[in-house]
Amino acid sequence: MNKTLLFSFLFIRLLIHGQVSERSLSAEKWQFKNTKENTWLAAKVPGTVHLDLMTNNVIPDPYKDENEKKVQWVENEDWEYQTKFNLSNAELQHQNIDLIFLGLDTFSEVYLNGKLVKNTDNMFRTWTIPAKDYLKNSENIVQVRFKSAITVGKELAQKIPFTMPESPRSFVRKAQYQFGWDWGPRLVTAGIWKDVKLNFWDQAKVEKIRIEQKSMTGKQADLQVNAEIFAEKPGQYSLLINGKKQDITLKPGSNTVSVPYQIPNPKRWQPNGWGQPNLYTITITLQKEGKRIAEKTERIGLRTVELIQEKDAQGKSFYFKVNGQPMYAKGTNWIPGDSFSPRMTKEKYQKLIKDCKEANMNMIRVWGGGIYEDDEFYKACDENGILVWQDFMFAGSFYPADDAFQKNIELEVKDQIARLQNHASLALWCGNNEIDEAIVNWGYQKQFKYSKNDSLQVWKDYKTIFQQVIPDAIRKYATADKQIYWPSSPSIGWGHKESLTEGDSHYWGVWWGEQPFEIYNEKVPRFASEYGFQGMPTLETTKSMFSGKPDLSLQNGIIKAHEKHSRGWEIIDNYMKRDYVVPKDFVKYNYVSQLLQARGMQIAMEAHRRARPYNMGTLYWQLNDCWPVVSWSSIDYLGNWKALHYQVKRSFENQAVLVEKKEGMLNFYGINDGLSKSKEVSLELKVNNFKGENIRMAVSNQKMNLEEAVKFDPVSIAELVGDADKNELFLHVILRGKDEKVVAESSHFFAKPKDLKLLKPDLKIKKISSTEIEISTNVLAKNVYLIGDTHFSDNFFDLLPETSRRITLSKPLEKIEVMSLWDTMNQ
Ligand code: BMA
Repeated sequence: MNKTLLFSFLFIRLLIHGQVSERSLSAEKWQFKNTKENTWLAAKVPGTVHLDLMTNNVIPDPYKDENEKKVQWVENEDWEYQTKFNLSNAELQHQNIDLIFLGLDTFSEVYLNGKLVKNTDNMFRTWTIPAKDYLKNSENIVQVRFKSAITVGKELAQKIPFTMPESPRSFVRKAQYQFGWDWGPRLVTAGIWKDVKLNFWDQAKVEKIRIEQKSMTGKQADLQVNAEIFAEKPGQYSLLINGKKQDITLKPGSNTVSVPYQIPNPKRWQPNGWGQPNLYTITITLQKEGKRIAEKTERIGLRTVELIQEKDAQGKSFYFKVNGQPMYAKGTNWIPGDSFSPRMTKEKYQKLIKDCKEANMNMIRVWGGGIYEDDEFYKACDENGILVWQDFMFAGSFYPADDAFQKNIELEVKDQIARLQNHASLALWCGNNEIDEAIVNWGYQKQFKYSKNDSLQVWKDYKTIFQQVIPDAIRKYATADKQIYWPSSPSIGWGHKESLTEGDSHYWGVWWGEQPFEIYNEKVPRFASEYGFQGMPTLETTKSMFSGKPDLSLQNGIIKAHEKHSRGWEIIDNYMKRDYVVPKDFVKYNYVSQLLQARGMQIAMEAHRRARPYNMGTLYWQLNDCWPVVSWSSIDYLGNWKALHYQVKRSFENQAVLVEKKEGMLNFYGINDGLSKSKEVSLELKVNNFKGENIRMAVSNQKMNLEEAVKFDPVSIAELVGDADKNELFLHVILRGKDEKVVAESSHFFAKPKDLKLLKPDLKIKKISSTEIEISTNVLAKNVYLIGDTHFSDNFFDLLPETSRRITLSKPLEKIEVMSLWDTMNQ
C-alpha cells in the first residue's frame, strides 16, 4: 500500500468511526498589527502583543534598562491577529467543527471568514465556538481583534458611582499583576495567550470528566467517574473506564453520566515528606456500536484532604488533615513565572516545583493576583507531592458585582474547576487575596471619599462574589471531595489580634510595619499563609537587567528601577543596619541583602514550627519572580536560588532541633513532621569558640520521644557562656537517637551577626570531580558564599571549625570564588 492510499484508508476509518479529532491552529502562520496601521507583522501563538512587538523590534525588552517606561503606550492600543488555514473535504464532512480558544487576553471579537462569531471579556475562560457553518473547503481566515483593556476598563468603571482602588484594574477579568505590583512591572498586555484548535466530531463529544473519590480502604478505592457528554445523536453508547465497559443511553444535548469505578489495593498519594505521590491513569472512552468516538485521560491520586477548624481555648484551629493525619504545611506563595506568561516553559514549571520539593515543602499557594496556572504547574505539583492552595484571581482591590460580572465569574470558576479539580494536588479553593483585609484596613473608602452608601455597596458586592457566586459555583461544579472553600486569604488583617488566634494570617508587621524580625517570635498565627522580606536577586540576574555592560552599583538607576516597592531600598537598608555591618561594595551588599532576607525568614519559619500544634502551617511570601527584580522571592527570575531558598531547605527539614531565646534562657525543641513518630532522642549542647575549642559541653539526661513538637528543659545563657565573651562563641545543638546517630543539628549564635568577633577563615576548595568540590576551613566560616554561574547543592552555610563539606555543581566551573561573612566585616 502506498502512502497516499494508506492515509486515505486511515482517514476514511476515522470518519466511519466518527472519532473526535483535533487540529491545532497555534502552529499556523499568524500575523498581527495595530488596528490603526496597515502593515501586518509576524506573530506567535500562544503569545502576547508585547512579545510580538519585541520580536519585530518595535519595542525594546522591558525587562532591561529602564525600558518598562518606554513600552507603556502598548496598553492603550487595539491589536488585531489573524491566520489563514485550509480545510480539506474530509475535515468539512464532520457534522460538527468547534473552534476552541483556550485563552484570549481579554476583550476581543473573533471573526471567522469575516463573520463575527464571538465577543470575549475574560482571560480566564475557554471559548468554544461552533464553527461548521462559517467554514469552507479552501482558505479560511480567523481574525481576533483585541480592544485595549484599559479603554474598556475605563468604560466599565463609569458605571459605578464611586472610584475603585487602582481603577480600572478590578473591572477587567485579566491577570491583575499585569497592572504593576510591588514586585512586578506594569505590562498590560493582550493576545491569544493559550492554544487555539479545531475539534471535529460527529455523534457525541466528551466535554468534561470529574472524578470523585467516594471512599478508600487498604483493599479498595471507590471512585465515581462523572462524564459530561454532549450528544448530537441520542441513543445507546458505551463508556469504558480503563477498558471496563458500561452501556449508557444518551439524550440529545448535555448528559452527565456517572459510573462507579474501583481500584484494588490502592496506593495513596502522599505529600512530600510522607512518602510517594502515587498517581493513577484513568482513561475514559466513549464508544458507539463498538467503535471509539472520544477519549480522555486523567491522572489522579488517591488521598483525602480536610480543613480542620475546631474551637479551642485560644481561638480556633486551622490545619489540613491529609489521609486522616494532621499535616504541618510547609511552603510558599507562587506568583506567575513571567510577566508574559505564555513564554513560561514546561521545564521552568518542573524546575520550580522540584525546587520546592527539594526544599522540603509540601504546600504552595497560587496567589490571586496572577493566573490560574498552566496545566504543567499542577502536573508538577501532583508528581512532587506538593498540595495546592488555589486562590481565585482577585487581589487587593474592590470588585464590582453587577449581573454581567457575576455571570462572567461563575463561568470562569466553572471552567477552572473543570480543568483543575482532578489534580491530586488541589487542596483548597480560596476566594481572593487580601480583599477582606483591603476593605477593612486599607482606608480606600476615606482616600476616595466614599459616602456611607458607597461603603455599604462595597461590602454587599464583596459578599455577593465571595460568599455567594464563587461558593455556589464550587458546590455546583466540583465533586464533593474537592469543595473546601476559604473566602479570603488572610481571613483577618494583621492589625487585629484575632488574626493570630484563628484562620490564616498574613503577618506584615515585618517589612510593611518595619518591626524587628524578632517580633515573629511573638506574633505566631494558627496558619501563616504570608510573611516575607526582600532580598536582592543573584549577581547573574542582577547583570541581566542591563542590555549593555552592567554597572553594578547601588546608585545605578537601572538597578534602582528593578525594585518596585516605593520604599524597598530604604527598608532593606534599615534592617541591614540592625543586624549586619552594611557593606559598601556592591557584590558584598548583594550577598548580605540575601543573608538578611534568609535570617528574617528563618526566625519566622522556626517560630512557627516551634509552635506546632498551635500553628500548623507556614507559607512564606514568595517563591519566584516574573522578571529580574529585588523582591521577597527565594528563587530569582533566572531560576537561581537566593540565600533564602537554601535556608528554607534547612528550616523545613522534617526533623529539626530549634532554639528559642527567651528572657535570658534558651529553650530547645525537637520537631518531627514525619509520619513515624516516637523515636527516642537526647539533646547534646556544645559551646564552642570560633576556633572550635570546646568551652562547655552538656548532655541533657532527658530522653524524649520525638513527637510533633517536644520541648526540652531550658538552659540559662549565663550558665552556657560563663565568663567568656558571648560574641566569640556559638552553640552547637545536636539531637541524637538511641543509636547515637545525629537526628538533627543546628548552630545558635548568642549575638547578632554584626557583633560577632569572627576570625578570618582559611577556606580551601579541593576539586573532587568536574562537578564536585570539597570546601574546608580551619575556624568557623559563617555563611560561606560560593560564587559562580552554576547551581551549588548547598550555599550560604556555616562551616564549623576544622570541618569540610562536599558540594555538587550543576555544571562544571573553571573558577570558583568564595567569601564568608568575615569579608564583609573587615572591608
Ligand atoms: C502580600 C501579597 C502581595 C504583595 C506582598 C508584598 O500582601 O498578597 O500583594 O506583593 O504582600 O507586599
